[in-house]
Amino acid sequence: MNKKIEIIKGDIIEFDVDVIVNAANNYLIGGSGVDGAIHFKAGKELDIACQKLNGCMTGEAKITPGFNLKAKYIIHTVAPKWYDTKLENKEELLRNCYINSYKVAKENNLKTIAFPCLGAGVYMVPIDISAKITINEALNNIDFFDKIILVCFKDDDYKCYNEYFNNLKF
Ligand code: AR6
Repeated sequence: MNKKIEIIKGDIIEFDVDVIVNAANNYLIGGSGVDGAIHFKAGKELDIACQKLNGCMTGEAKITPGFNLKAKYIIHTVAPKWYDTKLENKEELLRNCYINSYKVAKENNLKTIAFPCLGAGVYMVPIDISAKITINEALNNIDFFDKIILVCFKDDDYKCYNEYFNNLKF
């Protein structure tokens, strides 16, 4: 098992890391869920910074300072709307959220990073698919990072992530 990857149950806004990742929307306007919590804690300056970014396509990632958060930076990425029956390549789009978030973190030399379960709330990504993609991308990127923290908010999500992780053969 890779000790640099941790699965933790908690609230991502409390994490003192180089960067936390936000499950944002295409307009980068603070919404509900983890996005709402991050915008509330980071403060108005985050809203202003996000307005200057010209939105974010699904699967892409953009960075802002963390403002009033303990985290120095926030990477905003947009998961696919799993409930959208017309949307194809949903798994690829979700994987792109992780690939592009790690890419932006590396470009900014940020070594500790925390993710929520992107898409697994309002956008309805099934938690088993979330666990598979999130954990595999963490393993693909761990070499660069000192710590990758996968933050689960709900008990069932925490259980599912741990089950997937513990069943991997290293
Ligand atoms: N810390 C960690 N995880 C959290 C927190 C928190 N404070 N709060 C919720 N979660 P969601 P999405 C978990 O709905 O599905 C917003 O309105 C939650 O349990 O926040 O990507 C945006 O503006 C779930 O596992 O994001 C978009 O419109 C995960 O975070 C839309 O929701 C993601 O749930 C994005 O939907």
